[in-house]
Amino acid sequence: MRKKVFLITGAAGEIGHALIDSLSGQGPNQIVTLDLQPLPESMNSRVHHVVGDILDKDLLSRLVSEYEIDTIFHLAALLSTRSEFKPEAAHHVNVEGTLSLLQLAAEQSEWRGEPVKFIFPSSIAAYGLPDPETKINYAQVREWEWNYPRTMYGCNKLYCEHLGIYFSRHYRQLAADRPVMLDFRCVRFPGLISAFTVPSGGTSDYGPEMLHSAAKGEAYECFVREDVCIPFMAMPDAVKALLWLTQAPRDSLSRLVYNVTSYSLTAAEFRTRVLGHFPDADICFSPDLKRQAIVDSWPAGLDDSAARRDWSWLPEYDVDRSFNEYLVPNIRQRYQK
Ligand code: AKB
Repeated sequence: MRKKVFLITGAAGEIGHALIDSLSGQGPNQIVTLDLQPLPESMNSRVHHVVGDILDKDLLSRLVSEYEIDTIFHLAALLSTRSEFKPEAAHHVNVEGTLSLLQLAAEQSEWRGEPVKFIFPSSIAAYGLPDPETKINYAQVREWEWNYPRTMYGCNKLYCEHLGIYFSRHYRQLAADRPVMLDFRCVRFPGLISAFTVPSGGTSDYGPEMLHSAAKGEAYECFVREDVCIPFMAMPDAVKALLWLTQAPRDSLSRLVYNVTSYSLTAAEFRTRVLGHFPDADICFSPDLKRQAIVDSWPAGLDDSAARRDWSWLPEYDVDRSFNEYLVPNIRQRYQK
């Protein structure tokens, strides 16, 4: 008999690390992880890690022949800044990679007669606000508003949300028999901040970069204006959102794509918070107008009332708790000499 497993793609990334930590203590399912990069040694005893490419169809077939995949956390993606330098490569990984995994999940659902859960992290990059007035007027954007992304990454995320909904509701709709369809669920995340990993390739990275640089005693030039405001979330809450959405009863979900958020900060407020803990930090503002324009198109806040209502979503870390109890103590410890 094949073993029932959770499959995590992009497991070597920021969310992957935190998700492995949370999942490895839970339930009977084993964890199979897939990434182009190896995992840190300390994680290898908790998962079966495969170094490989989500676009490698032979590799995916081998995984399916060995394991019964029960739930997929599809985290692999090129983030927003990196995707702007290589838009076609981003499309390849972000869209074609997702399509391959949706096909795998669809076949597995049919084969075992039970839906495979497909958990997909989307992003505030799926939104695109046209100008500062609109950003002020739509202070808490709802899921269906302003879905006009400005970046390749945002376009990829938005389209993959639709692909997931299609595979979940309408896949092979003209076939004689209705297939057992996969169970797609998605959260749109704000900028995520981890105490244990430093992000790379994103455009919300200025927040975590400011904090990690301060803890390392390095000067930091913030690449956005002081007044720019976007929502953020501490990594434990991001993992909690993925797990709570995974566990929610299917019939309690009134939508398949949910905003989740925690707190919004301007870059200046972020700096003030960092200085409160690291008074000697050397942080200045030197906006890169092109990256700035991307962040300007992202909402200042998200309306996550649907997630709160349908699956009792509630962040545990507000801004104070985030900095005082999670980020600062762990980051200090990480860089302590
Ligand atoms: C990025 O900046 O690309 C990501 C995101 C907001 O999804 N952190």
